[in-house]
Amino acid sequence: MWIEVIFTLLTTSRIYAQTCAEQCGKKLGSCSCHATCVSLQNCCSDYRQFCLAISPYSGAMLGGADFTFLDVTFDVGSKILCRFNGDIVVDGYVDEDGSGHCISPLVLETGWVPFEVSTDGATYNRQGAWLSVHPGKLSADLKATLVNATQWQYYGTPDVEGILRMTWNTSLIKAGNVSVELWGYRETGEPYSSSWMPEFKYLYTLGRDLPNSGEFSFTPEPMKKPVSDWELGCLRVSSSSEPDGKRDVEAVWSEDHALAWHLEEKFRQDSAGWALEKCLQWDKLERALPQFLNETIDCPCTLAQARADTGRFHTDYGCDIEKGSVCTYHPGSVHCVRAIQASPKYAAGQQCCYDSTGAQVLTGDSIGGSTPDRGHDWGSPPFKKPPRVPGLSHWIYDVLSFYYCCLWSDNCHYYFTHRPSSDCRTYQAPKPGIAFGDPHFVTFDGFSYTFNGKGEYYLVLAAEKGLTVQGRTEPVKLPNGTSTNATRLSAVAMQENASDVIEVRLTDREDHLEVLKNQEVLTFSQQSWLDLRGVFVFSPVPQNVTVMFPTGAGVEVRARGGAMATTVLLPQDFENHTLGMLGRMNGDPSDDLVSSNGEVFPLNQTEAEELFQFGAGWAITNETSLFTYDTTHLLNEYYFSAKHDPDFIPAFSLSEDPDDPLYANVSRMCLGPGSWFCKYDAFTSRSLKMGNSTMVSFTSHMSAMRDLEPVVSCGWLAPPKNGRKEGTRYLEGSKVNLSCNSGYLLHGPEERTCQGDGVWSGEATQCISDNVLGIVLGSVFASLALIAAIVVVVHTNRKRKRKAAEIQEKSDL
Ligand SMILES: *[C@@H]1O[C@H](CO)[C@@H](O)[C@H](O)[C@H]1NC(C)=O
Ligand SMILES: *[C@@H]1O[C@H](CO)[C@@H](O)[C@H](O)[C@H]1NC(C)=O
Ligand SMILES: *[C@@H]1O[C@H](CO)[C@@H](O)[C@H](O)[C@H]1NC(C)=O
Ligand SMILES: *[C@@H]1O[C@H](CO)[C@@H](O)[C@H](O)[C@H]1NC(C)=O
Ligand SMILES: *[C@@H]1O[C@H](CO)[C@@H](O)[C@H](O)[C@H]1NC(C)=O
Ligand SMILES: *[C@@H]1O[C@H](CO)[C@@H](O)[C@H](O)[C@H]1NC(C)=O
Ligand SMILES: *[C@@H]1O[C@H](CO)[C@@H](O)[C@H](O)[C@H]1NC(C)=O
Ligand SMILES: *[C@@H]1O[C@H](CO)[C@@H](O)[C@H](O)[C@H]1NC(C)=O
Ligand SMILES: *[C@@H]1O[C@H](CO)[C@@H](O)[C@H](O)[C@H]1NC(C)=O
Ligand SMILES: *[C@@H]1O[C@H](CO)[C@@H](O)[C@H](O)[C@H]1NC(C)=O
Ligand SMILES: *[C@@H]1O[C@H](CO)[C@@H](O)[C@H](O)[C@H]1NC(C)=O
Ligand SMILES: *[C@@H]1O[C@H](CO)[C@@H](O)[C@H](O)[C@H]1NC(C)=O
Ligand SMILES: [Ca+2]
Repeated sequence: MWIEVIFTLLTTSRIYAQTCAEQCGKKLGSCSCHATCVSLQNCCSDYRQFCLAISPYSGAMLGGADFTFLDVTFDVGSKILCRFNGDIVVDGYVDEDGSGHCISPLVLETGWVPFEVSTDGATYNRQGAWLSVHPGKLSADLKATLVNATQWQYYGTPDVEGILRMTWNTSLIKAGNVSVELWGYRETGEPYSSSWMPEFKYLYTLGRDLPNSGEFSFTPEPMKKPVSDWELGCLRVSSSSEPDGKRDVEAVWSEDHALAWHLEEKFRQDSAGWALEKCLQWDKLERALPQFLNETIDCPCTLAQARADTGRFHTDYGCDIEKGSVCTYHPGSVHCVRAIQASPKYAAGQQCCYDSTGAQVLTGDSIGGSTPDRGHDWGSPPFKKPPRVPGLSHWIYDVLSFYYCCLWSDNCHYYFTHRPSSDCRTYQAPKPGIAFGDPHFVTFDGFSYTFNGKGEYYLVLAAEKGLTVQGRTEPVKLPNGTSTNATRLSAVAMQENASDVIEVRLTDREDHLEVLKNQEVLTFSQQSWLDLRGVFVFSPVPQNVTVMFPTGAGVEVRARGGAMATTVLLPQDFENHTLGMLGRMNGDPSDDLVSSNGEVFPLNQTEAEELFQFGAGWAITNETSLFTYDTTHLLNEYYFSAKHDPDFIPAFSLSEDPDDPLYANVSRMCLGPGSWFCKYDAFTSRSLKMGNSTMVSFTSHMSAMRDLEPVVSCGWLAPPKNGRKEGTRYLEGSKVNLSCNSGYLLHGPEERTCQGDGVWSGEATQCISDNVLGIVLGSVFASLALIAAIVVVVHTNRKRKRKAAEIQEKSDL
């Protein structure tokens, strides 16, 4: 048996997965493959995800994807059933090649959905898992496209009419004739009670027996109640041979959208009036619902912080500076980010937007300001119920209401009352630490050193927080294949509490990273973002991988010039809780080198050899390893050997030889801070490219550290009542000018400055009616006249205030 297992491990992880499936897949529940799976700790607890490999393994949350089982054949003509999540049973089929297929079902959750397969309709004896993807994160060519989405979502408002058009890739549906159906989504019951339920339902068919031409056009008619009460939904294209509205058939879905085009006649006659009424209803509802704003994470103060804090914030796909987005919902902004995690109790979301100067755009100043969300756009575990249904709950509570109040009518102040921007006063940036090049380290507190041991080590061990990040190093090879005296990082593996184990490693293809989840290779072809168990992984290109954990810890891996750079970002609450190669994070670099037995190495007297001992002490063990050992090389050199190789003695110092042909170029390239690292790497690897990438990693880390330095914010300052404000910057040193509307006199400072202690200078500025002031300052001899005057003034003043308030509201938009 040993030989068999080792043999399995010697081949690829893929073969490993099959063997494990054979061992474990036969029965549900307890399974004894652990002992034979040697180091693969997750084998049993996670066997469901190993057993049946499928292709494609992911698709739309609303279902309809036809997937096939790999490595297994069925009798042609036999019947297959797939049961998802223990309760959704979907018909499958066997094609003429004996390949089994099932159709992914509609599930109101994202992430891995376990399924079981039955061939006799009674026993379900094979398992697998399907990855359900958020509608907004699914690759665009897997969706039906609403041509001119603006026209769809404003249809029936003044001047928006005509023919609506939708397109799709015909290869996504095998049928010759298709139907186009409208499906609606709503949430019913008492919010935040057990009766609060999602409802996703077939409404009606727009076209039947249409050729599968990839295009559908129609002129929408207003609907009647009750069907017109469905205000959110999407279109489904599926085979006409299926009955109307049948669930879980092969289909392609459009994006969720506001169903302006099918609303009742009343909307067509007076869309603004109709929308205002809805906006007011929403306003009333919001007043009654619990307050979630104080629970959401505060926004980063600057664009640089927002883009550097990648463990907690992720680019909002609607407004992305890299993609040159128009930022439709946030005019004036160039980039928005969303909080990755939903808030703990109410599952709310946060969004933060920035202008071209890098400053926050706030709803108090601009209609383009960022807004928090009652329902996090990405949903949150355990999903399935409001307000945690991915995408759809967010539409119901935060987007449809934006259409009512801001887009279909001009009453945005109602929206902003309930969704004001967060102004960053309590934001605390995370701290970054990095391992890069022939591994050099910069600790969370900023101490930098070099460690060229060969083995597997703890980069971060934060036991109280449940976070572990491990790194593997291997000898650097010269261009001719000879091993050198230095090592480089070649893989990192990590886990937080009971999350899926994520491993990122270099591959044979230059600067291509491979991501493994519990020893199984993941692909990013259909989506760049994966919702896994207790962890998110994002990889837009093979060189970049970001791993995000629920604590807000983030790990950025970059393949660069043949080496790997790994940055770990930790929120403030990890303070005092970290150990390992990246040090004890507490703001004090002097105690960063804590050995695994608690001894602190003093920085100023620690030589390279002692640093080597420090690093060696952080080697992991067979028991604590999170790595995969799926090649002979990894088994022999890492699994069966000591985790720190005592026989590998690296070059501790840098010997520069002016006669070295590389000398001149290296001296030219390696300048300024980090030059020692650059030179060391260029000379040991005999590669300018490696030296250069070390330089790039170091300088970009330094700039991330600068970006993440604390920034003082005094918070949004309201304009005085009956007055105006100039200036929309609220960080230390910013000035804001205040003035009064005509008919009012300014009391207090005309200019206020944000001070270093986070408080605005001076007293609050006020605007006082000059009528009242004149009277007070004026004579008192005609008291009767005075009383009469006051009566008049108060009356007109009230009118004026009302008028001023209206103007204020409009100009605030
Ligand atoms: C999209 O529809 C709107 C509203 O009907 C129209 O104003 C606009 O010109 C259309 N855009 C394109 C690109 O057709
Ligand atoms: C449609 O999808 C097929 C298969 O995924 C792909 O090969 C083809 O290029 C797509 N066609 C278009 C027009 O996108
Ligand atoms: C497709 O629909 C057309 C009528 O719209 C019908 O004549 C034709 O038989 C249908 N084809 C199939 C394969 O059902
Ligand atoms: C938020 O505010 C509500 C009501 O004011 C309060 O009950 C709750 O404890 C606050 N939550 C936090 C996290 O401060
Ligand atoms: C992880 O585990 C630690 C310790 O058991 C706990 O304090 C922490 O809240 C957990 N984190 C999450 C995100 O569940
Ligand atoms: C590889 O290159 C290094 C330095 O360029 C040289 O010292 C070594 O002898 C070479 N090894 C082989 C096997 O060619
Ligand atoms: C990959 O990472 C590099 C360095 O952090 C960054 O400059 C680049 O924009 C990233 N690429 C993508 C597609 O995100
Ligand atoms: C970390 O530990 C130091 C020294 O024990 C203490 O002064 C500091 O308050 C701690 N910080 C946190 C956030 O607990
Ligand atoms: C090292 O630093 C400590 C405190 O920072 C100091 O007391 C000690 O004298 C220094 N030792 C050397 C050799 O510089
Ligand atoms: C790890 O486990 C293997 C297999 O049991 C063993 O050969 C090896 O010596 C172990 N390594 C260490 C460092 O204990
Ligand atoms: C490796 O390092 C040792 C000790 O620093 C040195 O003696 C040896 O020459 C080095 N070997 C190579 C190939 O650089
Ligand atoms: C280093 O690499 C960067 C990015 O690949 C490149 O732009 C730059 O020219 C390189 N510098 C040197 C000195 O090779
Ligand atoms: Ca420290």
